[in-house]
Amino acid sequence: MPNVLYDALLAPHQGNPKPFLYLKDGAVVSYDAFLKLSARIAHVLRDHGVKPGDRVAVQVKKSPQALALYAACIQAGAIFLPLNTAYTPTEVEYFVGNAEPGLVVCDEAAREALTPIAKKAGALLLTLDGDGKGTLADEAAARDERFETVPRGEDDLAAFLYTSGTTGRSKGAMLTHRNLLSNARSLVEAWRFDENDVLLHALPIFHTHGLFVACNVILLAQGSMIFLPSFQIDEMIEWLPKATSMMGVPTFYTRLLDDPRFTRQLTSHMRLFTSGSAPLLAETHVAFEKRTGHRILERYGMTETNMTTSNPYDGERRAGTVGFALPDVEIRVVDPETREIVPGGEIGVLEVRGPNVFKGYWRMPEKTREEFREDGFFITGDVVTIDKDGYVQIVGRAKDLIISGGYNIYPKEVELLLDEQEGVLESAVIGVPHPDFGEGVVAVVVPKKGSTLDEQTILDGIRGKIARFKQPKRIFAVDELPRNAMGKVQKKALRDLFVGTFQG
Ligand code: MLC
Ligand code: AMP
Repeated sequence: MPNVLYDALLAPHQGNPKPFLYLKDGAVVSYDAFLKLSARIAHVLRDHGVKPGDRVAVQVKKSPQALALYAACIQAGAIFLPLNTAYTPTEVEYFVGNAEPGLVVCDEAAREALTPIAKKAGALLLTLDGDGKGTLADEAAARDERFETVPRGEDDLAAFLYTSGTTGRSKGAMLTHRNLLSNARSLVEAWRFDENDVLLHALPIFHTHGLFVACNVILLAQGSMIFLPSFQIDEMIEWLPKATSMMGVPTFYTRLLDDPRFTRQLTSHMRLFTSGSAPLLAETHVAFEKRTGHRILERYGMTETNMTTSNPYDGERRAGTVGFALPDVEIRVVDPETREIVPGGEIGVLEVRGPNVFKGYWRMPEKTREEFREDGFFITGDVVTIDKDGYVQIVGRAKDLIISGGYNIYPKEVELLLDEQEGVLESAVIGVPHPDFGEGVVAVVVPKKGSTLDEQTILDGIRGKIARFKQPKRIFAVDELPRNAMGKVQKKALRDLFVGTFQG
């Protein structure tokens, strides 16, 4: 029996000396070397008892070895579970407790904090640092560079990616081999990736965008990547001349436009710029074209669905829209109350069906049922309209979600923590326009009678409990929260009130 993802993405590169990764320090990792590295790591997994279907939880910095660990999980039939490096040990404890991995891999700096957490879950812990060193690497070095690939079918799980929910509890989205491969195939075709492509890769590899959209597409197209540890403007400017294409979140584009070195000449050789994970302002799209002559290709997706829509490669890339459904993806726009499909041009919630849509939430059958219609459509919670030419435009969110610099923040999770702080009666967390991150997190807090609000004390109280990017950048006190007749906090009114927080 074949291994669906390994056979398509990795096996064809066996023995291929072609560069796969260009690194910041000038080193190059060939496809062949990458495959050998991942095979060695696959041996380590198996030798430690990681069986097909077991989870491998990974919170490590971006490196070729970290990407090889993903490849090793595919080859060994394990389920890759990447975690944002910004998550605190308290957050990681939840994921590890929920997913029950056989193995946890973390940075040496996190070893002490995560050892008891791994132990409690019955998992082994190995380390891997940003420079590729650690106990995992040491063990891998002594292993064979060939590994007999474990068979995996289309419906077998390849990865879990945790996404938060409106209740504040994270859910493990289960992604199958078919989900990932079908989407990679669609994107290679839609965006015309081939073996001549060199993708400038500065995204993190613990999310759909940087891992599946970017890496799977390049592996399938047999291209190469300039694999930078993170987005640093000087490195982007330095490496752009060697790239053919780039994928980014909107913050990448606003930061590039803010730099006078980012010129038409610097980008004249580029084939493609894509944007996603958060709304790209139409004004950024227009300013980008004015500066470079390129029109950014905006697409739309979700952890649960991979990529769903894309602007066309050849036709008009329309600013402020996310284009059309990918060829194998069905979409419809539905009235959230009546569940009827809305007439063309009207606003409703987007629903999606296709081989790209995940299998469900790990051990949460009820949550899974709630978010799927009986006919298999997944309810995205994104509020959209489709214009007369068929372009999908995202006009809002039916879910209470903030997207900051491409990272999702669920207000409920932050509110629960703020409400525990001394002197806080209740809180509401909102996203308001932010010049760098698109949306910035603001907390509006009602102090208890007799208490006064001290912004710093509250921030100190939540530090270490949730990732830094989720923490409010400002906290304001109000006497009471605006509520509607049903008693529900009116977040829109709060957003209007604090809209100027980060402006000017
Ligand atoms: C960092 N910080 C953020 C932040 N990133 N705050 C809010 N939102 C963010 N996204 C905070 C840090 O905690 C720190 O706070 C300060 O900003 C500087 O940290 P940094 O590490 O220097 O940040 P920087 O390198 O500037 O990172 C910004 C960024 C990064 C935009 C480059 O966040 C990024 O790479 N985002 C991409 C996210 C992504 O890949 N999303 C895809 C999801 S998949 P302090 O106070 O300590 O200084 C998905 C599906 C789909 O959504 O459709 O693609
Ligand atoms: P995540 O759960 O991290 O996968 O985030 C998915 C969410 O990001 C979607 O439900 C959308 O709300 C948002 N998103 C992704 N791409 C875009 C885009 N191009 N424009 C607007 N929102 C987007």
